[in-house]
Amino acid sequence: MFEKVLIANRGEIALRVIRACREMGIATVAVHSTADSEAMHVRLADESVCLGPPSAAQSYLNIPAIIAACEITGAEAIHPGYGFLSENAKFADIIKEHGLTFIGPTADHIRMMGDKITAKQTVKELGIPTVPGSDGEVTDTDAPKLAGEIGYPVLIKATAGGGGRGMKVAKSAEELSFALSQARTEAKAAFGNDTVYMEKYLQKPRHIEIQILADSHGKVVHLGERDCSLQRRHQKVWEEAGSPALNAQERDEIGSIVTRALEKLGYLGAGTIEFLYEDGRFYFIEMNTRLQVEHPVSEAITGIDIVREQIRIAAGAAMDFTQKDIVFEGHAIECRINAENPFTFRPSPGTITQFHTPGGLGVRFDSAIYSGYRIPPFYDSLAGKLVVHAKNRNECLLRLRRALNELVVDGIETTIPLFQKLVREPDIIDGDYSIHWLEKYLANLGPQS
Ligand code: MV4
Repeated sequence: MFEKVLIANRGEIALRVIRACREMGIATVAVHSTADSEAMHVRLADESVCLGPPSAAQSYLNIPAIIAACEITGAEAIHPGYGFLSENAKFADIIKEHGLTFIGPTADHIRMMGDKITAKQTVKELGIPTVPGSDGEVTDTDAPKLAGEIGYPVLIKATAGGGGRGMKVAKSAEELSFALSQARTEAKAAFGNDTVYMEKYLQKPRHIEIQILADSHGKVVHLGERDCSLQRRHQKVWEEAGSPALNAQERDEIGSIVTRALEKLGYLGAGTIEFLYEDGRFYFIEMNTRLQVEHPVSEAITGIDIVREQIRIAAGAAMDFTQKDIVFEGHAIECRINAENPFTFRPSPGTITQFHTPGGLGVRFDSAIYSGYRIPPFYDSLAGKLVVHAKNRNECLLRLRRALNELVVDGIETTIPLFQKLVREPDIIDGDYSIHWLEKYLANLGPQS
């Protein structure tokens, strides 16, 4: 096992990794920007190294400074958390070239899944169901005929995209050439690559993703699904496990399709296969080759420490459980507590004046904030994750209401008031929502405070 791990991240996820390391007897190195000298991850780690100025480009994305921090401290492995360098294949390559270990998949698999056309073709060949559409790249010449065959509406997506950027719907043949050129322009500006592909546009799907773990001994397991349909502008707001839309048989079916595929691929580490789910069918959209923000809901229902497994897998250890050992127990919901206006989502950095976390059975609050802490304006606005677990979904909702009432984060605006409303909405209580539900709900609320 590693003796010392460097965490190339900040905030709650840096704490999450430090905690796993400490339980495993692994020493930890925090890295930080000058804006984060007072941050909790710096205080909680055994050692810390300042990387540079506040901007992410000069600190948390500064690869030479991170490698140097490893060399100075003698850290043998790097956990990238999520965001920042977590899906940067070049970073994984450089870490390897320096004789260090990247706690994550191989650079080749990161690269493969980062290109959405390659990802889709690869998983399709491995037996994962995909959205009907172009076989790879679509040209302006082929597009009209293909769209006619697929049937409108169609969606143009950027191969370098993800998270919704460079995505355009064409509802009819008249809209096609404009959608194509808009998608290309956006993709070129955002990613420097204007290659696009075409898919049938699914009108009212849910976003359901499967968490997997794969070790270097050829074993792959799945930890069930997370329903992340409640999003705003491609930012997840509320995630739950299991999905209110799936039964045990559907879970086992898609779970075994995915684990068999990733076994064939020779995938390593934690990963998430994202699907759209509509009318009882799954359609692959993307694979994330990293630990995800919402991993705790899967941990809650399986009892598996995903970060611990990531670290053990990277060190070459075999998972000491099989699919049969994984039993899904109860229901879990995560609410993302952001430092934002709860209805406009405008960022609200500033100083936390009062902070009280909820507790009790089935309640977890992952956060790096504390009373008197000043949230800097330079990074994303996730301030905490409230994760609630109970015997079934109904009790989970009751527990979530109770926990939200205990939670106090004063001095800044947060998304807490939104969740106070959501837990009382009939559609949410019934689990009856698609990927469009939240945006429609917010639009109907109208301008607030
Ligand atoms: C789609 C889709 C409908 N049909 N693909 C958005 C981000 C990217 N990960 C994929 N996305 C979508 N792909 C087809 N063929 C609708 C979306 C989509 C979406 C997906 C998941 C969660 C929220 C979403 C919000 C808007 C659009």
